[in-house]
Amino acid sequence: MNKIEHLGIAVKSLEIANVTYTKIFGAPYKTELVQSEGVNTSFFKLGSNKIELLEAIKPESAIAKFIEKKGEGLHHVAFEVDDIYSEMERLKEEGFTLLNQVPKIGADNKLICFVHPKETHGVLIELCQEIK
Ligand code: CMX
Repeated sequence: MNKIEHLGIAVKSLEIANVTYTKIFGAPYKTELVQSEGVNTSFFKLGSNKIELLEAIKPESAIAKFIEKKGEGLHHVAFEVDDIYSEMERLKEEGFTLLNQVPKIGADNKLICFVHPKETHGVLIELCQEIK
């Protein structure tokens, strides 16, 4: 794993949260709808780090369930990897439960995989690899 690539924050309204975070970081550099994950997202840059805001677009979305249970807040920590396939294999061998068995296409041109938060002391970890 190389570094923290981004932090994901679950929000009720992307429109409202964009206004808040624009005051802190400046305007988002992109917004992107990810139908497969049921989310609308926006991304802010801080040097080589990023903040992703996530709003649910349907009730079955992981973000809708998260907000219902825990309220708005930090949803996941994403780590950049060079080879997501070998990192997934390595973590599986270490006994972690991967929430998807093959990498999914996520926001911001990434292949992604999540690790169950129950096995990582309550933090949802995302692996992400840039799609070349
Ligand atoms: N961080 C920490 N804990 C979390 C969590 C999160 N983001 N989401 C859920 N949990 C907790 C739940 O509160 C629950 O805890 P308790 O047992 O103490 O109540 C536990 O994890 C397991 O919950 P569950 O009922 O088994 O599962 P959920 O239906 O809540 O789903 C999860 C949780 C992580 C398996 C599911 O959200 C998932 O598969 N996530 C991966 C995909 C995803 O998050 N997509 C959205 C982001 C997409 C993007 O970044 O583009």
